[in-house]
Amino acid sequence: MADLSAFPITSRWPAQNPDIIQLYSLATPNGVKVSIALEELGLPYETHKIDIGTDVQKTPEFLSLNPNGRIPALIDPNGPGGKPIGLFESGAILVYLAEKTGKLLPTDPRARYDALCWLFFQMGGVGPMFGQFGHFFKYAADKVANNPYPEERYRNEARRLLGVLETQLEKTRWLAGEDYSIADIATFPWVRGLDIFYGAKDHLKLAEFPKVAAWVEAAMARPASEKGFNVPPRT
Ligand SMILES: N[C@@H](CCC(=O)N[C@@H](CS)C(=O)NCC(=O)O)C(=O)O
Repeated sequence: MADLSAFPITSRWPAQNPDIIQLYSLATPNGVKVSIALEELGLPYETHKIDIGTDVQKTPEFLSLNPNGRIPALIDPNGPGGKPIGLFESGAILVYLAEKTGKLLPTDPRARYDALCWLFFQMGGVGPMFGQFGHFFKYAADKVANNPYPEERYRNEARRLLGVLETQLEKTRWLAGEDYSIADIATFPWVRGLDIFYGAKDHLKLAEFPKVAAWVEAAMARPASEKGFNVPPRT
């Protein structure tokens, strides 16, 4: 049985089965990236629900795994050299899982860099900008009721980014070409979230991005997506 006692997070969230991947997450657009990838890859894992509304992600035990105090984070008991490894930042976790299994990231160098470009486009653009949009449009709308600027700024940027995705998806089936990859997994939950989490479908005029809509639908049609989207269960 793997010994995870070197990871203080396991004292607060004990592993039932320390021989499988331990996922610390919540069913948010960043969290579900990892559960969707784990489901796609068929890797066994145990989920620990991190209720970020209670700031439990800022406790010393959680910070010991992710100094940035955010979900998702993960421990793989069977990391490089057969030793446990802890990881944070969803993009790094996705690359790790893809490289561990040899799936969801092309091995051909050019195709691999294409996929990494789109993955980092999500990490640096789509995630932070859509997140700020959601903040000002929905969660902090009352705080900016007299100032349209923040919502306008992030709405325009979100729509610009959707336009970049639309242009790419006019040319390719998936973001990085013919094969489904971690770039798609990183991105489509955020686009879906504009509607299902923020209720901004009409406000953002999402109908103007039909290729994006078809791509989200195709990604969601994969059995792993439906499962991964509800990890940990939203109850
Ligand atoms: N760049 C990070 C972003 C993670 C992130 O922002 N997670 C949010 C939930 S979607 C969170 O944990 N928020 C809690 C907080 O900020 O304290 C990643 O991709 O892993």
